[in-house]
Amino acid sequence: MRIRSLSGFLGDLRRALRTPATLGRMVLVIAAVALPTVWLSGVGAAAQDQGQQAVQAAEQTLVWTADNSYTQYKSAPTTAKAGLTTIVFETNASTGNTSGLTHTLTFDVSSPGYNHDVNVNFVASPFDASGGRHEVQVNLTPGTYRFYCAIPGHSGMVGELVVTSADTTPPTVAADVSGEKNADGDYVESAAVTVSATDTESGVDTVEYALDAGAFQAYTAPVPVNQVGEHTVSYRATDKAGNTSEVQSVTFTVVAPQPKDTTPPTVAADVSGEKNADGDYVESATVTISATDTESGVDTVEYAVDGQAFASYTKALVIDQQGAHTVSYRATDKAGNTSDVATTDFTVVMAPPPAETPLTVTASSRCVGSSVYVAVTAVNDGDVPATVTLTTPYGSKTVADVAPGKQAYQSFNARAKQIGAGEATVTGTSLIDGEKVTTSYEADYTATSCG
Ligand SMILES: [Cu+2]
Repeated sequence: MRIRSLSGFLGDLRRALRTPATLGRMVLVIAAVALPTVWLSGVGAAAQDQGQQAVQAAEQTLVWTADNSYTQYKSAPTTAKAGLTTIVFETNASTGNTSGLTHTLTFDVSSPGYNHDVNVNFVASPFDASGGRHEVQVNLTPGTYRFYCAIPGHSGMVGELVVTSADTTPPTVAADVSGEKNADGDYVESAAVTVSATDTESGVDTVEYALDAGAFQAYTAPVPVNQVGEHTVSYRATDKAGNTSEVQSVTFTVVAPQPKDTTPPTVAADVSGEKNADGDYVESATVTISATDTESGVDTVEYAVDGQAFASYTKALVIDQQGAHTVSYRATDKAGNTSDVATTDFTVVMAPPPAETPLTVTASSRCVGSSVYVAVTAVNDGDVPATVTLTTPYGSKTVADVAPGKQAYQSFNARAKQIGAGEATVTGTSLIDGEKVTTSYEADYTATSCG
C-alpha cells in the first residue's frame, strides 16, 4: 500500500482519529508503509513553507508535553516571542504517558480571533516511530494562537499561546565627556567619560567601553582618563534580546596643567582731559585703568580715589571735584596674584572765566548852547590794545588801538534841544591768547533839555 499524497494521507488520518477503534489499525498501516518522515514532522502547509528557514537556528524552543491525562496537557507554554521557533511535542514515559495514550498538538487554524498562520498538527503516542517526541520549526508572528488535542474526548486539552513581537532594535547609547577644559577645549589633567544607554523594548542588558586600543569591558561607572594625549573612548550597549548597538566613539585630548602663575598682572592708568597751561585738568579728569596678565589672566581690577576703600573697576573714572587727587589702582590675576598698588596724581581746576576785552564805559548828556550832546567814554582796562566802537542814536565812532589804560571818547551832537533818557553801546575788540575777543557794554544817559 502506498500513500497517495500528503493531503490524502491527512484525510485518512483525520478520519481515523474520529474513530478511536480504527486508530490502532491506522498506526499499523502507517508503520507498515514506513513513512516516518511524514509522520514525525509537523504536518501542514505552514510547516512546509518554512522549510527554507528551517536551516537557520531557531531563536527559541517551545515544548508541550502530555501524560496519561486526557483533560490537560502536562505542560504547555503560554507566552513566546515572535520569530523562528522550534516546537516540540512529547508524550511518552518520560513525560508521564505510561498508558500509551495518543495525543495531538494541533494549532487552531479556523476559529475567529486567533492567529492562524502556523499550522501544526502533531499526532503522537509513546509507541510511534519517534517514541512520542516530535518537533518542527515554525515562524511565530505576534498574536494569540489556540492549540488543542484533537483526539475525541480530549477536549479539555486546550490552551492559548500569546506571542509578542521580538525586540530587534539595539539600545540607544551616548557618551558625555566632562572635566575642566582650557581655552582650546582640551581637558586639563583629566576627563571623565559617562556612557548612557536606553532600550525601550527588552531593556539594556550590558554597556561596554574600550579606552583607545584596549579591549571592550563592562561599563559600571564614569571612566576616568588622566593620561596626557589624545584619547578615543568607544562604547556600545546590548539589550536583553541580544541586540548590540553599533560601536560609537568620542575623541578628546587631555593636557598637562599649566605651570603655576606666580606673576601678578601689569597694571597702568591713563589720565585724560583738557589741561590748562599749568598741567591741571580743567573741570574734570578721566582715569582709565588697564591690566594685563599673560599667564592665568586678569581676574579683577580695583581702584581707590583719595584714600577711600578699593572698589571694583568696571569703567573709566570721571573725577570732577576741584582739587588735588590721587587714584590708586591694582589688579589680581586668576591665580590670585595681586599687583602692587600704583598711584597717579593730578589736579582738577575750575574752568577759567571766558576771555573778554575789559572796558569801563560811561555815558552822559549835557547842553552845549541850545543843543544836547551825548558823551561816551570807554577806558581800556586790559593788558593789550583794543579797538573800541562807541555807538549812540546820534552816531557811531570807532577808535583803533586804544592802549591799555587809555580811553576812547566821543561827544555826539543830538541836534535837538531836548532828548529822552537812553543808552550807549560800546564794543571793544582785542587779541587775547591769539584770538580776537569782542565784548559789548552798555551805559545809560539821562534825559536833558536845554534852554
Ligand atoms: Cu489528548
